[in-house]
Amino acid sequence: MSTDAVRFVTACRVCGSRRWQEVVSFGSVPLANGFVDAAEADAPEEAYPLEAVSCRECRLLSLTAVVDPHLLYRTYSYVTSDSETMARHMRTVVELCGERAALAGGGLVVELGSNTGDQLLYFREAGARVLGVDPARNLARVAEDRGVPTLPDYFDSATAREIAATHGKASLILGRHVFAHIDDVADVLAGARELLADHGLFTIEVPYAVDLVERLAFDTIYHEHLSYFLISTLDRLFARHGLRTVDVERLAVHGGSVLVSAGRADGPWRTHDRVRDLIAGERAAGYLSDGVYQEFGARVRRTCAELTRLVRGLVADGHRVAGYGASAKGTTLLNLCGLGPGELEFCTDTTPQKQGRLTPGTHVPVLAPQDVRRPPDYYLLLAWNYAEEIMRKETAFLEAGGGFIVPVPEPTVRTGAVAAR
Ligand code: DWN
Ligand code: ZN
Repeated sequence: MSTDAVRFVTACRVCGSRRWQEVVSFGSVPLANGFVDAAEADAPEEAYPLEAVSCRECRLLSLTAVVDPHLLYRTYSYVTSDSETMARHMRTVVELCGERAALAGGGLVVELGSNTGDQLLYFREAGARVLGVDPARNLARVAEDRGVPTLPDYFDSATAREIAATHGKASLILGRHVFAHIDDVADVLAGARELLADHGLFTIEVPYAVDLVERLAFDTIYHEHLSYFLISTLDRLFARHGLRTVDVERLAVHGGSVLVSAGRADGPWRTHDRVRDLIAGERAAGYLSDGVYQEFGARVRRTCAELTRLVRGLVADGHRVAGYGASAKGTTLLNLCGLGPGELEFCTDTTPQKQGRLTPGTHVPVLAPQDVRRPPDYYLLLAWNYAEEIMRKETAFLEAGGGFIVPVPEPTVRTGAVAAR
């Protein structure tokens, strides 16, 4: 591991505390989207420490190691899913944001981590002016080709000033599954406050730490996800940076997320009761003390062992097993459970950038679905957050007797006939 590629965190990025509780340590793991070209299969592969700690002061759950964002994002394999699930969700985000921020009148929407521009196209349909900001040059080019103006850079206080000067103040600054990826949140929030119009909203969608723990979604812990937020932690962070938490919605995407909006503390917005209710619920459920996190760590170890036993048992009994969806979380799952080509013949994935390559660290070949000559007996569902849509799509496979192994919260096998453990 090259040492200048990693910074080890000393103080909490939300509150500055140095009082940490160790939660899980996964050893050194390759980058979740670090797919390997077949020709490089024997070359040494970078891996970085992957461990999560809980701040005893503000209960931010975060990684101890921050990998250089240029390594992660300058060229990025992940393209926003073109699934029905995601299309429906992006329309919901426009409705929820549109209700609050005056967008139909041509208000400016700036999206952090705008990827190939899918979400912004929905906002433009709703009458907003749009601007994307994404450091992945390969994706920014695609977005531009689709007519979505995109700054190929990171959003920070400097880009915020540049945007304010060239495009004016923003009615909405949106960050879907990007804010949890950012180390210097203070600079991003300073930039957001600078760029926001008086009535503007800073709205982020992040994995919800309560869902992560309750659904045991330990595989969503990987180097891109530096922070795992409670509402109470975000509320504290916003207050430190001149913002006020305005509203929150819990959403099913990506294993359980929250859509959290904040406005300038000196602006017109007040805090909805939903915010206070969720904060109270976090305290009542024990998320502000050690026990919840201790138990989470123990459950992860048990579930990993159970999944490995299940998959290896199926293979030992002569069944063929493959992966379904070469997701980022799949990298954590396969590396942690020691599942590779000895257990999985291949992994299908609809993303062209991943096809023909090997999964990070475990080197399972990734195939386009149309290149699968003989379906396996079982698919290990590495894209479990799309389980319902995928099982609808794969009805024929299920009815022919095929099964899906759903890895979390407990490994279960779902077949066409019955859902069995
Ligand atoms: O935060 C992040 C989340 C939002 O997306 C990023 N850091 C990385 C990424 O995580 P992920 O790769 O776990 O996301 P997905 O969208 O759960 O990945 C699903 C994978 O499965 C994609 O590579 C596409 C693939 N897929 C498929 O092959 N067939 C997906 C569906 C729905 C399918 O039918
Ligand atoms: Zn803290």
